[in-house]
Amino acid sequence: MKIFYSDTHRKHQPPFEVFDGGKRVPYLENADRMECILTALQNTDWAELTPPTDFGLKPILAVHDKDYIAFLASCWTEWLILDPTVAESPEQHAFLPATFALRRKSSHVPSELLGKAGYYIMDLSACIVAGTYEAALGSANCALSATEFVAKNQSSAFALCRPPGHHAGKDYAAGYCFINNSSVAANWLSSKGRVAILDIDYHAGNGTQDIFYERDDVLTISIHSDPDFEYPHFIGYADETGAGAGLGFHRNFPLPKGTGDEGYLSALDEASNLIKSFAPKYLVVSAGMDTFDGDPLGTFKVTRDGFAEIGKRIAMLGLPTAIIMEGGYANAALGENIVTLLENFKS
Ligand code: SP5
Ligand code: ZN
Repeated sequence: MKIFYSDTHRKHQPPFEVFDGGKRVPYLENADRMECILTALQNTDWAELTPPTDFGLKPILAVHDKDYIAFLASCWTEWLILDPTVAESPEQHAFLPATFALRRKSSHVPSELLGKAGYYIMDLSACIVAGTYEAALGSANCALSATEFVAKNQSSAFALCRPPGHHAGKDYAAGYCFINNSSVAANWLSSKGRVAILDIDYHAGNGTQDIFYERDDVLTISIHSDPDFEYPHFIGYADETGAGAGLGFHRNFPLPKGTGDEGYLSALDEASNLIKSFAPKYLVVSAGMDTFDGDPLGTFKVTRDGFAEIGKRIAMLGLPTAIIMEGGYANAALGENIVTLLENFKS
């Protein structure tokens, strides 16, 4: 199985993020995650690591706002000019605003850096450092390369993306995500036929939901922890089902704290039935592993056997599938969990 992966992600290593209560903690979405997954993949006899090709900005700008992408590209260097003390110890700093925009009250994008940052960044775990933009582009290229392979070969492939993508919207970064890899890939694929995106990350795929909310050619489904108690809190509820032409083409499955294999699989079966009736040509899976029992960010209790069954049921849809890495922070188990999921998609 083709695994598209680039080392460029290492350039993105924020020293901290800010948790609830203002607690500064080491950045959970760290480069070690990739090492753990790579080791597990290299221990199989079927994983074929391949560097991504560069698709340029066009497929990214087909999903994201150009001024937002320009902000990602330049904010770190602008910050160095604004605050020269950062340059004395850049590795101790992460670029974050302290003021956030309440969306849809004003469409005015402030002209100065911190105002822009509050407009384009949604929370305190989308920290930007010197190499963030380059890493985010590399990650999107992994997703696009996997997707191109899927379209050409009518078979499945895995994009080992870092940073992840599903919390990033058209014009905002959030929850470790800057460019929405799955959405960029699905939008690229959508010119070749109907696409369904199935998001199995523990957190609601708010960015993906926002991006496709008014479209009927891309079905988006997210199975996640109920936003009533979990990040991202303000989106991902069951009554959000799309708008305009997209009405009925988005579905959320919010699940309670402590959900285990059985509860998870019954939501997955419902989601699979929706995908079957939509009859897409391609499937994109936003594959977060933070539903795992023991994930430091999660409350679910999905087991390794659970991931085997999740993979089996998704593979039974019989669609050419691009599997895109999202979250998952129980590093010690992450590699085995991904291998267990992917084993179902070997051709
Ligand atoms: C891709 C992905 O999985 N992003 C998740 C970003 C989650 N950010 C959460 C911030 C709130 C942290 N609450 C910590 C509770 C620990 N028990
Ligand atoms: Zn997540």
